[in-house]
Amino acid sequence: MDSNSPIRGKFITLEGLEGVGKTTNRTFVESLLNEHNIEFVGTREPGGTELGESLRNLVLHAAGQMQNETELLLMAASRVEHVGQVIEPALASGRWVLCDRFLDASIAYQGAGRQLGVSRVAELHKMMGVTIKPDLTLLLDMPVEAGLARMAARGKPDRIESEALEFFERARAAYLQRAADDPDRVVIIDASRSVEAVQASVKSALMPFVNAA
Ligand code: T5A
Repeated sequence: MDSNSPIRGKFITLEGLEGVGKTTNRTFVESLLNEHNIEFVGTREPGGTELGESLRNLVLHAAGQMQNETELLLMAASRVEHVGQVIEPALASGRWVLCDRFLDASIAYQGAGRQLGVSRVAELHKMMGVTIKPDLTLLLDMPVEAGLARMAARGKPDRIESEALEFFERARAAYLQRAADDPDRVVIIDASRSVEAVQASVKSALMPFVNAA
């Protein structure tokens, strides 16, 4: 890297099942980054680009049947665009990226939930050149039923939200396995507590990165 290149930004992701409070905590992290004058891009998956948002609409709200493999390919296509158009350029320019879901979500939902296979999902992404890894992943975790109850208050579920309890139990187990396999990156946060308690944990996971910036 030449001496004039900006220091690469940090890549932070928020993960977890439905109803765990990703949006609530994304807003909180954004305010912390603003307080510390850290320039960042806040984004989400599926989505985050014009094409990605169209793919999101398709994958979450398509009428009629969809093969599990198609669902995975649409998630991966959205991610390829997102990494190429948004995430990599932002990090290279020194800005941080705060992303609501990333590859861990496909591992959990398509790999485990849809039972397409965790290693198959990982391989597909490698083949597509998606090799970037978050610096920090905040995994908001709580019992599936409690999360689904929070979500139910929000109104009509989308295609994936309408899945059976076992689907989400498999996805949760895969998320927890990701955390066990990569403890330096993935911090498990007990999301069943009050908003304030959850935010205190989010803050302590994030501050070492902020203080080092
Ligand atoms: N998907 C995504 C895949 O299958 N594969 C993939 O690769 C990817 C990237 C869209 C869907 O796509 C799937 C997963 C999803 O099914 P999404 O838009 O991230 O992904 O969907 P949601 O999980 O619905 O995400 P949200 O961020 O909209 O919802 P959250 O996480 O439920 O967050 P939030 O903050 O809206 O909280 C839900 C409710 O709980 C309350 C909030 O006020 C809100 O009402 N709440 C709390 N209540 C009590 N105590 C707390 N601590 C609370 N925190 C929040």
